Amino acid sequence: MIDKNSPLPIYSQIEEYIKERIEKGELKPGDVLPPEREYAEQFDVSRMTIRQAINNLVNDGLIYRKKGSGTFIAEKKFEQPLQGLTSFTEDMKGRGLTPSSKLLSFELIPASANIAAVLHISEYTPVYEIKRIRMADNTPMALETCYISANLIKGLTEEIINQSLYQYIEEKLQLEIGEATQVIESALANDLEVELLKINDGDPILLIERCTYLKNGTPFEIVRSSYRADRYKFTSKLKR
Ligand code: 16G
Repeated sequence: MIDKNSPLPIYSQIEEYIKERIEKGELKPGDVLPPEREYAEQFDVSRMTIRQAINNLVNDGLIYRKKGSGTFIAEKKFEQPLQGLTSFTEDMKGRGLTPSSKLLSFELIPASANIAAVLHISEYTPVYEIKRIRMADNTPMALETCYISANLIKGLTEEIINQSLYQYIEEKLQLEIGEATQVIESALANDLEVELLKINDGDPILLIERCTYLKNGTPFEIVRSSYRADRYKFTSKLKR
């Protein structure tokens, strides 16, 4: 399996071997990776070489180390294309997963100067502040805080928020959602994110801030979300 005369370094051949076993499902998410010693014997190479391969796979997020218990196979990351303007509900259904939300709070509050400026409304105009944990097959994926113009998106209730906001806007209110601007940056999870997303201290997250507009150009929502970086990767197609 390992070709010592190949121009490819041995550690990358071992990386490929482990990747293949993960892709074929021979090593499944949550399984423990065989110990370095075992691979070193199997391939007749030094443990240093095995460690290099394992470090690279850890950096790629395919496997992760747990202090004191070993190295494990990670869950596969969701690939989220950045082209389409979709809702969480649509994204999860499209993957054959069951979306759900845990509503943390739902309030009508006066818009701060910042929020008012982005939503093109006057300061103190009422906006809905909605905090939800978004889940796929009951696993927390993201923490989301939305600010929605209450004079534009009328009649929101807890029941609606527990389903799909975008579906309500389009099907019930018959408003057309047009486009959004979005910024993505990385951060380390804070204590609340660690607790609510059921991740570990020091885990990375992806912060997304989105402002969404109706087709007529009126902004209706500002969303700040924290996505689990161990479960998400964003892909885009670039044209020249
Ligand atoms: C997504 C959107 C969010 C939108 C929500 C509606 C991102 C970063 N955020 O989570 O802006 O409010 O979908 O989802 O993609 P819903 O229709 O399922 O309530």
